[in-house]
Amino acid sequence: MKIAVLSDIHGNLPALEAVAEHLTAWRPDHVVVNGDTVNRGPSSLAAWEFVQAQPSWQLLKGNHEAYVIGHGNGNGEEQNGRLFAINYMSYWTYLQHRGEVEELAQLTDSLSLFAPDGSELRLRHASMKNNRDGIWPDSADEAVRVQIAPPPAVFATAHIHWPFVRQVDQTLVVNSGSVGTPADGDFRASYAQIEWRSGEWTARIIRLPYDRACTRQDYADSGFLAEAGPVGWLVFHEWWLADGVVYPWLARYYEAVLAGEIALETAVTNYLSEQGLSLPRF
Ligand SMILES: [Mn+2]
Repeated sequence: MKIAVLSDIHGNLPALEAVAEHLTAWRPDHVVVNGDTVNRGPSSLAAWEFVQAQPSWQLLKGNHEAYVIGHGNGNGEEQNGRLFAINYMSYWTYLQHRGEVEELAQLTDSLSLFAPDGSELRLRHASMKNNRDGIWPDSADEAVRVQIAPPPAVFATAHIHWPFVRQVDQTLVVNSGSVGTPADGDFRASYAQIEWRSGEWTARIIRLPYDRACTRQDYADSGFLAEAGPVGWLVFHEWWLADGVVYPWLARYYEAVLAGEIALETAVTNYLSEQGLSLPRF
């Protein structure tokens, strides 16, 4: 039994197409998209339509689906204020989906597949606790035990955009990384191949080059850079550098922006210039 796990596509269509083409050759029995197909990228709607059009693929919900769905709850108050400005990118994505988020809302959080011996491969976007509780390659075993309990034979996680395979007690913990926006310094799309063969579970990470120039152009042509707000500029650089940019910025400026001590756009442009980063010209 061969299972391909894709995650964190984040609206990057060229990266998704490269992975899909690779799957055509590998011929898995199951393909699971483990959350965050949308948001944080230029082509969320196209990525969502692409995965939906694959009849055998199984789709799970990530925290970014939850953010986009949240805008469909008709809460007018959230459309004002500093917090909304910080989170505006997910509203831009909601608009790209023309507010049609019912199918995103119907996605489930968890999926289990079973080997012939009854052993379980369990897939969740982050951990058993919630869809933002990331499991890291260097998370302490004691922490991971809580995050995956009750322990399956294989636990497939995602969310942190950092692929790895590690053993924790009797569980193979597999992070499929990110198709669209890896953060481990390697630009290439990442997905996981998990296999049940000769009575054993194994897993490996596959990295694939794709047309980065096309994705870069999509950030401009989709309107993302012009319309998704200043946090979108950080997200663009995170994608371009394959390195963390948003969280270091949040750690430094989130509270100050929320308190009105500095304007959001100023906080972002200051940070980018301090890092020697500037938005590309198209
Ligand atoms: Mn996520």
